[in-house]
Amino acid sequence: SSADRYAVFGHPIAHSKSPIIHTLFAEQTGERLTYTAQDVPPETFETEVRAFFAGGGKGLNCTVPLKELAWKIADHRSQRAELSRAVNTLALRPDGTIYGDNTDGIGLVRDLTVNLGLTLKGLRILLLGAGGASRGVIKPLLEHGPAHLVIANRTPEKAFQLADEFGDLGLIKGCGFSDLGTESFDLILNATAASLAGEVPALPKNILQTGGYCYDLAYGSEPTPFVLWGRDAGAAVSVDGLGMLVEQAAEAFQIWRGIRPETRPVIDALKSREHPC
Ligand code: SKM
Repeated sequence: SSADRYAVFGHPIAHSKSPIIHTLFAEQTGERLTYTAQDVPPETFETEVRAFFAGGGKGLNCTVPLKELAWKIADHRSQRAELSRAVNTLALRPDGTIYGDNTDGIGLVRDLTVNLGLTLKGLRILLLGAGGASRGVIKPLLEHGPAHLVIANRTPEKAFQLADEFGDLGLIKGCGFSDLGTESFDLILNATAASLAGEVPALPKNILQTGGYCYDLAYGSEPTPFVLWGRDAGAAVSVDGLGMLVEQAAEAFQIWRGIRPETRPVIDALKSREHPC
């Protein structure tokens, strides 16, 4: 029989490292599959998803700007997909229905705690941005018992709303970027949509606790502007979301194939591709 087919849909998609990640996972686990990237604009998303599965495709990842549409197209969803109201992983079930999950939040927390070795308990965390990327990571972060979580957004109302929605889960509040400055944080996470266009919110440097951590949920082959900001602000660790990308992929791979690949060798391989010596 031929290899099972998987793909990532996004718009744009050329930058995606998902095909190489899943190809490395398949080699490592001995699973036979192909994984490609396809540029799919929102207008044709539903048609392309149906065509992919009708043509024998087994699973999809969906990235910007398709995650809310992927949520809508799913016939069943995990609890974490419901909470984030976004889906990055679709799987075709044997009965022909589509299952939707969101592996981004668990991917972030695994990268922070397992790969970077951070203890989130007791940390003062600042989350920049109140869009889809933030929504998916709030619950997994709160489950690790931070001292508190502040969500800051250019439009403060969106941050208030998000804080309100997750309010019963712990100490969480929303504010505008301009309200920041009186308090410092141990961990700053950048989940703004503007960062995809290379923009960083204007933050006071002393907002980062000396020796604190900066983490950009976006990834790129160059250090992102936020990663550079963190280094400049004296962060002990300032990294992009490559580790999160590999971890969310491992979780998707497990949903599809029932086997969990090791992430460390794949993260190392991707890093050495970026900085060949
Ligand atoms: O959630 C992930 C998605 O599964 C794949 C991806 C990519 O290929 O760049 C990025 C994230 O949105």
